[in-house]
Amino acid sequence: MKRIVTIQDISCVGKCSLTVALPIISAMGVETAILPTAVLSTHTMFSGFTCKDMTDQIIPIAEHWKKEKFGFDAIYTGYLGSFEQIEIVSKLFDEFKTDSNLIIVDPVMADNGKLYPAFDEAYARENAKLCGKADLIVPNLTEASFLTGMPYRTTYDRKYITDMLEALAKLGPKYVALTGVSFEEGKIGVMGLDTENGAYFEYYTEHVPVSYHGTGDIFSSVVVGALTRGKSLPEAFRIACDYTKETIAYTWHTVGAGGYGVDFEVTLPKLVQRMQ
Ligand code: PXL
Repeated sequence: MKRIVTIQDISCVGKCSLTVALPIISAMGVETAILPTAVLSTHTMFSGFTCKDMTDQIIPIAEHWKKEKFGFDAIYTGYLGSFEQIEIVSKLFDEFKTDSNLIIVDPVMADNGKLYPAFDEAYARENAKLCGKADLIVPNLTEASFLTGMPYRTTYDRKYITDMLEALAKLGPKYVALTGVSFEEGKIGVMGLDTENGAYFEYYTEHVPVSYHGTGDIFSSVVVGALTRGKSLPEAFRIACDYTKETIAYTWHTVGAGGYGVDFEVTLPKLVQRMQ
């Protein structure tokens, strides 16, 4: 059985980071080890959240794993709470990288043109360095603009997106994929670049016109699960786009807007079926 480790926070309530990565990647048939970087009462978009920082536990946990000779088919990072955590995770990549495993960095830090409350531009620059060590990065357009210094735009053409992909490739990862790309009213998806052969890939689904927290983490988790199960890069992104869209549509039709996340638990059986 394949085994990955995902390094991000536990937001106890809020359906994001580890509380979606663990169930989704496990359901896809991949053992999912976790390295919690912090325990929060909720994610940081709720006011008054509590936070217990776990930075001082990351190295001791990793050292124990090294002693036990644990290896991982993929290392997947999401929301990292501080500059220092990025530096430590970067060292972990050096420790656990092999010739055949995949490092996947979702540089979670911003959306809709703005950094999340905990972050600043210096953090974004450090995140760009971490992206340079990844095999695959999956930023949204806002994150990509903070990583590259390119302006954030809500209306754009193909050249803007291919320029953004080229700029992301210069950070150093083998594969880059931009999420939330839309060239056509009513369609949204992903456009990516394999920097080794210069090939672009893209895939779009219906755009359900509502936004829920945590869907980026769900999308990245599915990409990680599918790649670890041996799917090709374009196929992994197709599976992730379809599942995320279906889950958003289901939540929209049954619960409506608002709330705090999507009902991925209900659509999970379909994803499991698709992996068989
Ligand atoms: O879904 C991204 C995310 C993960 N973890 C925490 C967050 C956020 C986004 O706001 O605050 C703690």
